[in-house]
Amino acid sequence: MQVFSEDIIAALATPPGEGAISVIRLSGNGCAEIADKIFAGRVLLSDAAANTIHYGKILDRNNKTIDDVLVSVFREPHSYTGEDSVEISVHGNPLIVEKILAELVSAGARLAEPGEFTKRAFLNGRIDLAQAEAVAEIISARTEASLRGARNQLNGALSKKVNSLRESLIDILSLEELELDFAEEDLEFIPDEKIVSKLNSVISDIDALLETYDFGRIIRDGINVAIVGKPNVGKSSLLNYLLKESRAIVSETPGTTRDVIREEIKIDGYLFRLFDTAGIRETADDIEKEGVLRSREAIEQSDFVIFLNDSQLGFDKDVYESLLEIKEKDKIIIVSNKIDLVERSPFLADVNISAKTGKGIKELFQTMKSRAIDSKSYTEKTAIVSNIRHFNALKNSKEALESAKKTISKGFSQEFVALDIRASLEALNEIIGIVTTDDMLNNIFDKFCIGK
Ligand SMILES: Nc1nc2c(ncn2[C@@H]2O[C@H](COP(=O)(O)OP(=O)(O)OP(=O)(O)O)[C@@H](O)[C@H]2O)c(=O)[nH]1
Ligand SMILES: [Mg+2]
Repeated sequence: MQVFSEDIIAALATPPGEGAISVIRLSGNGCAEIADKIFAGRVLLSDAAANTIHYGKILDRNNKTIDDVLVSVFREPHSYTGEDSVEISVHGNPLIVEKILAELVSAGARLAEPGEFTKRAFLNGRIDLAQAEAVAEIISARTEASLRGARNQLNGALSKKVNSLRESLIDILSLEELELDFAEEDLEFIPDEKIVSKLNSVISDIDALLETYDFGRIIRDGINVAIVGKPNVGKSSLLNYLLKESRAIVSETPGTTRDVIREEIKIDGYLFRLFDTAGIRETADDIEKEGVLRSREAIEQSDFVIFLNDSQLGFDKDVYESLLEIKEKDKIIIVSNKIDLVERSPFLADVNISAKTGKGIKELFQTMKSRAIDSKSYTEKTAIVSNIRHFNALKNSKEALESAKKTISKGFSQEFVALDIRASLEALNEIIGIVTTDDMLNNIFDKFCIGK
C-alpha cells in the first residue's frame, strides 16, 4: 500500500539545538530527486543504490555551500516509513538545519507533522498501530522497565496475542455463518454449547491480558507511593534518606510538612514516585487542614502506602484504621521508624527502619519492590497491556462476547450472535489499527515529536 507516493515530507530528526551532527529526514517516493536539487556529490542520489551513504555539499539557490554533509539513501520498502527515504547528516547547527529545510521546501518537500514518519510506517503496513505507539514509548521511556515493556510491544508481543484472539473470533464467526447458510433447512451443525465454550476460551484469554494492565501501567508510568503517618514520625526524614538529599524540611515540630512533596526514585530499574504527606491528625490550623486533605488525595492516588510509625510511641492504631478506609490491607506497608532509639520495635512491623541511620532501608526497598511487582512476573515475550486505549478496547471486546453469550442463551437467531462477535472483533481491530478513524490517528500521532 503506497499511500503517499508523491507527498514528500521533511523534518529535523535529532533534538533541536547545537550538537555534533543534526539529521534531516526526507520521506516519500521521489524524495531523492528533491534532495538532488540541492545536493552536489559524486553521484545523483536518485541513482544511488539502496542503503548507501554519500558525501557531498548542500547548495543554496545561489549555488553557495550551506554545509558539507553525508546523505543516507533508503529505498522502499526497506526504510522506516516503507517509502523512499533520505537522511542528511549535517553539522549540528540550528541555522544550517533551518536553511536546508527551507531549501528542501522550495525544492518541493513540505515540513512533516509530529509523528508523521511513524504514521506513514503504519499506513504503509510496516508496523501496526500498537507497534507505532510503542515507538513513542521507547522514546519517552525513563526506566529500564518501561523501556523493556515498550520494546516488547514494538517487537509485536501484544500484536501477536491480539491477532491470535482475532483468528479465534473469525473461526467462530465462520461457524456461525455456515450455520446461517443452512438455517432455512433447519439444520443445526454446531451445538450452542460448543460456541459458548469457544467464546469462553477467548474471554478467558482477554481476561488474562486485562490482568496484565496493572503491571503494564506500573512499568510504563511508575509506582505511586504515599508516605503516611502521624506528625513527627519521620516521613520527611525517610523521603530525604531515600533521595539522598535534604529535599523536605525535617524538624522536631509536629506539623512541619504542610503540602504534599513529590519526588521520584528508581529502584532496580523501576520508577517509584514518592509522596511525602502532611501528618494525618485533627487540627485547627487551616493550612495544616488543607495539608491533611491533600494527604488524603495522595493516598487515594497511590499504588501503595508506607505507613510510618514511631517505634518509641508504638503502633498507631487510629491512623491505621483511617487508612484502612481508603486502602486495602495488602497495599499498606507497616514500618516501624526510629529503630535506633529503641532496643526493638514494640510491635510487629513489615520493616523496621531508621530514617536517621539508614538501618533497614534496603529491606524497605525489597518490600516496596515486591509489593509493586514481584507478584506479577512476566517473561520478555508475554503480551502486556500498558496503554489505556488498548485496555479499553479489550474491555469492549470482552463485553461484546459476554453479550454474544447472552444472545445465545436467550435463544436468538445466529445473526444476532454474529453481530456481537463482530463487534468484539472490531474492538480488537482498533488495537492494532485494522480500522482507524482520523481522530484516533491524530490522537496517537500528535503525541509524537516532529521528525519521528
Ligand atoms: N533518632 C531518630 N530520629 C528521627 C528518625 N526519623 C526522624 N527523626 C527525627 O524526628 C523528627 C521529625 O522528623 P520529620 O521527618 O520532620 O517527621 P515528619 O513525619 O515529616 O513530620 P511532619 O512533617 O511534622 O508530619 C526530626 O527531629 C527527625 O530528626 C530516626 O529514624 N531516628
Ligand atoms: Mg514532614
